[in-house]
Amino acid sequence: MITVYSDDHKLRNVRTELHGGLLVPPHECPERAGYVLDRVRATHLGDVVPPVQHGLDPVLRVHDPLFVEFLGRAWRDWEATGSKGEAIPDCWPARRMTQRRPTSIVGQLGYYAMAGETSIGSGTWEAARAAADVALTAATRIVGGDRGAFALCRPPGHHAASDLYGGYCFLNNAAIAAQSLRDRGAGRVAILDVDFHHGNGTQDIFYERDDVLFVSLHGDPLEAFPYFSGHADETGAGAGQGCNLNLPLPRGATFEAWSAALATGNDRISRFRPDALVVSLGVDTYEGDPISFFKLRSDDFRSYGRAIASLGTPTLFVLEGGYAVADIGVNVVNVLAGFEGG
Ligand code: Q9C
Ligand code: ZN
Repeated sequence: MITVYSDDHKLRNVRTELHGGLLVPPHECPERAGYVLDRVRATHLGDVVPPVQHGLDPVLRVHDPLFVEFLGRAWRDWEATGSKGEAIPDCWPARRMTQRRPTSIVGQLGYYAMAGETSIGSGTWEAARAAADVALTAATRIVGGDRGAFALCRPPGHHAASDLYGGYCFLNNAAIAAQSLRDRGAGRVAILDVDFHHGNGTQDIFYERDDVLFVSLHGDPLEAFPYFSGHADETGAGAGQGCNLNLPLPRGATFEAWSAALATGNDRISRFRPDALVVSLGVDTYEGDPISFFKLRSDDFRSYGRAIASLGTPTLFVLEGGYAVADIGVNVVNVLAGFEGG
């Protein structure tokens, strides 16, 4: 399958992540994409092509215009305050407080952030835009009849909702691609989120819709980020009732439990009869991941790639998390190779 990739991801290169009470070098770093690209090339997965610029229209099909406008100027506005560090929120619209949007950039960071670990820096917006273009360009291959395509993008996207950023995410690349597939003729699109963390942003974007099914396997939110989304009883609302399936798993889950949950998810996807499948491909389920608690081994990724292929649906893979940086290339490409029958 082809891989879509842009060097512009390197424009997101912040120095800080709020972690364990410290500002540390981010887990979601540029080296991640480098390892994946190296492995794509070393295994001859297929051609690597640059993205086509799509402009903001397909982004605005999923995201709130004022949120997009905020992302575009957040770094400049923050710099103008004279702050010494990168832009991070420190105050949120918590229970019983107003949800009115402040005019101050500091207030707006809290208004739009769903988590506080994710710093905004100088090239964050440009990299996020490029990542959306990577996903959209890979989606074009699916529209054109390819059986599989890989969007090698960062920053990741699945924690970003219509008007929320955080969890290392700004624009929801998978959701933008799924909506674009709908807009380009797919009647029903399924999204399978195999990242360790619940895809709260993707769930939220499609929660009331019956044309996009969301299925997610993830660490139980009682114990894992994003904590406030991802329980099994979140099943969709309105027309979307029954079109959201959360499969939370406990600490220490091995491939045995994980693949049983995948079989449940695959079964739901089959019954939905999607015209296209988008996989939010995070490999932070790996046993060596520094911030997660599942126990998948590198061979397991190949095995579940085959299971995804068995759905027989044209499939767009969109890179999400995975922070065992030196192993991310092997794990991601194992999924893709398994999908291709390897
Ligand atoms: N300080 C994705 O995998 N929590 N995002 C940080 C360590 C946020 C993960 C915990 C984890 C977000 C796309
Ligand atoms: Zn994750």
